[in-house]
Amino acid sequence: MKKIFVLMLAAAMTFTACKKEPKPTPGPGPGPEDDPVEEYVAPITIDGNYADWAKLPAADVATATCPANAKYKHLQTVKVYADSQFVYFYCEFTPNLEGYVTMDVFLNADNSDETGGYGDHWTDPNSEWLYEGAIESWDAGLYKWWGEVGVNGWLWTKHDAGLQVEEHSSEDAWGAIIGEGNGLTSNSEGGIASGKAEFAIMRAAVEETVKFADTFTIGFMLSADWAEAGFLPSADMTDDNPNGIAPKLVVKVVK
Ligand SMILES: [Ca+2]
Ligand SMILES: [Ca+2]
Repeated sequence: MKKIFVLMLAAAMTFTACKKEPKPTPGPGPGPEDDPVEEYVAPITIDGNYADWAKLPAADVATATCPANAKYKHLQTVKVYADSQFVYFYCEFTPNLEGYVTMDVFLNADNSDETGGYGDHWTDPNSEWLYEGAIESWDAGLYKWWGEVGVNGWLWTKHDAGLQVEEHSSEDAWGAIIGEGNGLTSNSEGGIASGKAEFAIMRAAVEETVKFADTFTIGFMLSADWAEAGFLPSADMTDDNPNGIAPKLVVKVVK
């Protein structure tokens, strides 16, 4: 459905490298207004080396793993770390998946059931935002929930009279609020072959649009040629829960 765009990692990473110099200190000693401006030190570098994840305090990392009797098993692990600047995540999935492999990230950014929907893969239909992109570049597009609050279905593109527009195209960025290839997100290369990848969502790129609460919830869906290959969090399939759905992952923003 969509073209794979050239990785625009540089845009996101330039942001992290932005350095603010402390003010010079006049007079005999620093006053409160002269405190150095705190520099943002990226806790995760999007480089395909995952050792930085092991250095994070375990309590600050939200993790979901695929249960033994999940409906789909290609997405095995997701870890999330969020701070005031970025939402970082790391995934493990089946290496060398065939087809056009995409990662969808569903966000209940405002941590409110009063906005959003999409309970198709999770028990909490409150996601108001979706980032979607090819996993190998993951310069994702941003989609808004257009359905009624709390309902299910693929209502991520603008619809008229309650009906989803039938035919989107690259002309309207496939119905995205901000289309793929605009540097909203970044990832590490080589994920398809290795089955491991790390990603970052740059909050500053959408700060007027996507409002993050101090605690938010997030869900991940891996697809190959638009067929589901895995979603996390998920639960074991049972008679009462035939699709093995679970609540989205709770993430606390590290201050
Ligand atoms: Ca890294
Ligand atoms: Ca919400």
